[in-house]
Amino acid sequence: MNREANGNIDRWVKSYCPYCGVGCGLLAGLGDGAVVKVKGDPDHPSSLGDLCAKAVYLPETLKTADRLVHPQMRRCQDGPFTRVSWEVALKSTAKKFCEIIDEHGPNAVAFYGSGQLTTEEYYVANKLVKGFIGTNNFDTNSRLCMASAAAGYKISLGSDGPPASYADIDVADCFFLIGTNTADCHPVTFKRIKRRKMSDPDRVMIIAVDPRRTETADFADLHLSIRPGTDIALLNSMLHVLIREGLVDQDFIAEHTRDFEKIRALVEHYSPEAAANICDIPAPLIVEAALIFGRAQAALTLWSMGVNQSTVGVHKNNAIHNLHLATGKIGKPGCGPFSLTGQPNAMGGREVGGMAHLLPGYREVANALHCEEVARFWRIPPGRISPAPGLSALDLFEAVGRGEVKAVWILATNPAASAPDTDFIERALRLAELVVVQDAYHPTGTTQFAHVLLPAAQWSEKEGVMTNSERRITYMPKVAEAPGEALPDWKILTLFAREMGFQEDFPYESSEELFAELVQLTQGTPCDYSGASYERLKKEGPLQWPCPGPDHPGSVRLYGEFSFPTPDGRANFIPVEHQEPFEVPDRDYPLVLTTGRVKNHWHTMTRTGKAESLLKSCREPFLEMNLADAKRWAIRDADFAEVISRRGKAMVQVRVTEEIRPGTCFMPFHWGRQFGFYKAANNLTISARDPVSRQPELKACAVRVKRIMDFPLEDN
Ligand SMILES: Nc1nc2c(c(=O)[nH]1)N[C@H]1C(S)=C(S)[C@@H](COP(=O)(O)OP(=O)(O)OC[C@H]3O[C@@H](n4cnc5c(=O)[nH]c(N)nc54)[C@H](O)[C@@H]3O)O[C@H]1N2
Ligand SMILES: Nc1nc2c(c(=O)[nH]1)N[C@H]1C(S)=C(S)[C@@H](COP(=O)(O)OP(=O)(O)OC[C@H]3O[C@@H](n4cnc5c(=O)[nH]c(N)nc54)[C@H](O)[C@@H]3O)O[C@H]1N2
Ligand code: SF4
Ligand SMILES: [Mo]
Repeated sequence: MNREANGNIDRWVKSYCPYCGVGCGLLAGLGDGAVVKVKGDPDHPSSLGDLCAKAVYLPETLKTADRLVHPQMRRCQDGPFTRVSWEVALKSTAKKFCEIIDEHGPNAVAFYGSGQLTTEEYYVANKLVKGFIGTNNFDTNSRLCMASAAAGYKISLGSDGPPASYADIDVADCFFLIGTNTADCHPVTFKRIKRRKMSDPDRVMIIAVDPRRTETADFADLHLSIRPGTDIALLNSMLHVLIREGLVDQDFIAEHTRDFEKIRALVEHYSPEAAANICDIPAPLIVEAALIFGRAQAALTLWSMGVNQSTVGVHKNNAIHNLHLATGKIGKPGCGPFSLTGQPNAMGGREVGGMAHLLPGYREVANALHCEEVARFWRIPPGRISPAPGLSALDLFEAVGRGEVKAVWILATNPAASAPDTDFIERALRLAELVVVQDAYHPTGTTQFAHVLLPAAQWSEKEGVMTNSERRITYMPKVAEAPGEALPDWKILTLFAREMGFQEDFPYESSEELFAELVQLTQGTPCDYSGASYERLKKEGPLQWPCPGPDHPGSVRLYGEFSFPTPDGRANFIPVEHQEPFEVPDRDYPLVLTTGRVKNHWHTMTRTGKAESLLKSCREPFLEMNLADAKRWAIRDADFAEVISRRGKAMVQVRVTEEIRPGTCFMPFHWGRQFGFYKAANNLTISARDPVSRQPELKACAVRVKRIMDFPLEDN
């Protein structure tokens, strides 16, 4: 385990937090070649020296007994693993991939990656899969996370890319926090919002929209506890009020947008009374929210999974953009729609084309010109990149289940715990002919289904670059040796590419070479960072794209000239209607279950589950349930209950509370089946997804709750 936290630190090295998309700069304290302490980097412009508990306890998660340290293989999923050399592991995997591709074509293999890979790792995987293996089946867990935001930006504004910056927090006077528990999930951003509020408490207003009274909602001036999945009705109604009250910016609308008339006609139907009926909140609160937003000089909308993880996730994003476009609150200091990215490098992934429909530089496989540009750059024949988008995360596992995809390679993500409807994912993984899992730990939920296990170096053991929510690119050095034979992900993929016969095109000996190559592909695109290099990032520190030249200082804000990356430079109003979640409550399953996070755990807990200090703040999953519902089903606080959906069952202790609205219950998803079969929230969730972004509805499914254990009455 890690050494004594104090003392024996030889030096401090600048690094970057491998957890959330806030993207805090860290200082890693090194002693005897290991990271023994972590603190905030005061020079990092995104975090200004701040950090949260998850980062503080990183040292405890690094050299644990369950680190995966050697490649291992087995013939069948029920057999024992045998330790093998890297050469044997990669050669035999390449042989099997070639056999499958020869027999069934390249679309019979697939890769599933993560927003926690470095930009270089994403890039080399993408180049290998889309350019050389010849399938677009490379998708990532961003599909469960930011896919709806990425699609929303593209449709409304013309391109992906959050337009605002953290610096805007310091000058905004309205914060509209919708579907984000910022206090728990983006704590350093939340502290900055709090500081702004405290600096001018009477003027700066915070609105929170969440079915739960989270710590975020608790701090807000106005909390709208809407029924899950009704955000569009609320947003449309706010626009209705803004139009009625003359709080829209007619000049901005006329000069920089299109199709306002369509939206005006649509939101007619969303009077506060009509929306109040749908959202199940009082109509005056909707009016109040609209007036605060409309009268503010500068308003920022921040959102994350309460918006994106929905069968109407893209439309919810469009409705947010509609509000900002109608009021001209975009491209100005303190203004803008500003999605809070989940993972530390989900942004980098989008930039280098880390989803099944994308190519580097926000290009798309369905665009012939884009394919041609990338093919030329990769020196492959035009037409080599398939114009058909590959399979997105859940579609990919469905195809595995149908036997169409025979081999799946999973890296830096743990779908057996994190994907909806665990039964469906497990069935698919059991049916696959070949499952390769590249992770830092074993066992995890997913490594249990592997035929081949590849040990990955993790944070601090490899170098690379990541982009945070505000488009800021930070260089992250290697500061310690990886345990055993673990290798950086980019290296594993490069070696595999060579085994597949692509030696000449994968000559990389360092991640710096990969970075130098990929920045060229961003040239002239909306996410141009051809001005960045390792040398510059090390010397000058983090940079915000667009940064199109070595002398360009980087860009704080997008669309400052109000010119949008659409054919005519105008942003699009997108009329969107309220639609109920895919699965609505009924007599048999009368409650809506929503799932999410707690402050001190990270996803499937392969790391935070190892730090006692974090674990003790929340050891077990739980179900938050409203007092009225608890009474109705005779459940008392601290009772154990079964939570049952059409997909499966979980068993948890109940927290009876008035912090969640009646009719809705909440369970964190951090515990996968490996912690106990019935601890997993994803036993219950549904794989229904947004038709455009293909993002699953992890925030709403129907359940019933039944008490399973009685405690002596005198305790109560
Ligand atoms: N501590 C911690 N921080 C993290 C992570 C972590 O695992 N742990 N993960 C990171 C990642 S990858 C992500 S994506 C982000 C996620 O960050 P958040 O999106 O903030 O986190 P969640 O808890 O998933 O969901 C946020 C809120 O959405 C609410 N919600 C549910 N349904 C609806 C709805 O229909 N409408 C609205 N308006 N709200 C709704 C939930 O009650 C919940 O409070 O966090 C990042 N930061
Ligand atoms: N019910 C429900 N489910 C959800 C969500 C929800 O809100 N509700 N949220 C969804 C969202 S937004 C997200 S982002 C996903 C996250 O879900 P996952 O990506 O599955 O979760 P992690 O635990 O972060 O998985 C990362 C894996 O990579 C490994 N790892 C760490 N560092 C490295 C490295 O450097 N290299 C390699 N190769 N491996 C490494 C870790 O050990 C771990 O196994 O969960 C989704 N699932
Ligand atoms: S706020 Fe996010 S990026 Fe910052 S230290 Fe915490 S987990 Fe890391
Ligand atoms: Mo995420």
